[in-house]
Amino acid sequence: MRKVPLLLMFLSFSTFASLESLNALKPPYTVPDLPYAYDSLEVAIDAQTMRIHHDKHHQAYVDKLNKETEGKNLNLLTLFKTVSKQSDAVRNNGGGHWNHSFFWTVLSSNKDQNVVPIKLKAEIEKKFGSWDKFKEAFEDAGKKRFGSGWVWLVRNAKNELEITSTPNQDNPLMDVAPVKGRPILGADVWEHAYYLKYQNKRDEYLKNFWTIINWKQVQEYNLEAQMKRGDF
Ligand code: MN3
Repeated sequence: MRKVPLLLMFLSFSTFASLESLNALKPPYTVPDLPYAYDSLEVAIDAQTMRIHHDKHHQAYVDKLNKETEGKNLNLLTLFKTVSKQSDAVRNNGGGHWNHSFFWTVLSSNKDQNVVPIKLKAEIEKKFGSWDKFKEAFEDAGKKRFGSGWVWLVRNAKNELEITSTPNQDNPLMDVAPVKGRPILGADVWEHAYYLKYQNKRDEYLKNFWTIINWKQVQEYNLEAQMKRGDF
């Protein structure tokens, strides 16, 4: 009996510290609250953009996804693994919901969380040659994404970190993704994510993106938790 209220308490937390809980979500879906104030990321993303992005764009994905998945019993991860067999509306809005829920959690204005853990930094430097080369490769993938989409740092099936980019609201968990993996970090490069502050300068948005990353989330809840569970 005690487990039920604890589980409900956990599910009622509006942020997804754990990817497992995000992947397990089933309809009806809801937009999680931001784990910080709209204006707390001003050094990189202005409050109005955050408000419209979260309250309007994310809400719209959720509303459409609920309409499309009413009565279905698929969780998001299963939905992505079979996305080639789903409708475009499920693919776009399912991706939209997952990607944004994930995105809010990898951002933070907390200076302690903005510090890259030594272990992760070392792994990234080993994989990409240097920290600057990693940042350059990530920014490049974002700049080269034509139209709307996302740039990701994933852990791939070979247990390696890899940078990839997806169009629209696709993500690397989907069976249609050219590079599959478990997202560790992601940046939304749709114009709605940056246009009010940066207009056409996506490159400046991506440069400033590094100042608001929640590396604690990236390391502890995204990378390490997945390795412990032995995903892939
Ligand atoms: Mn967006």
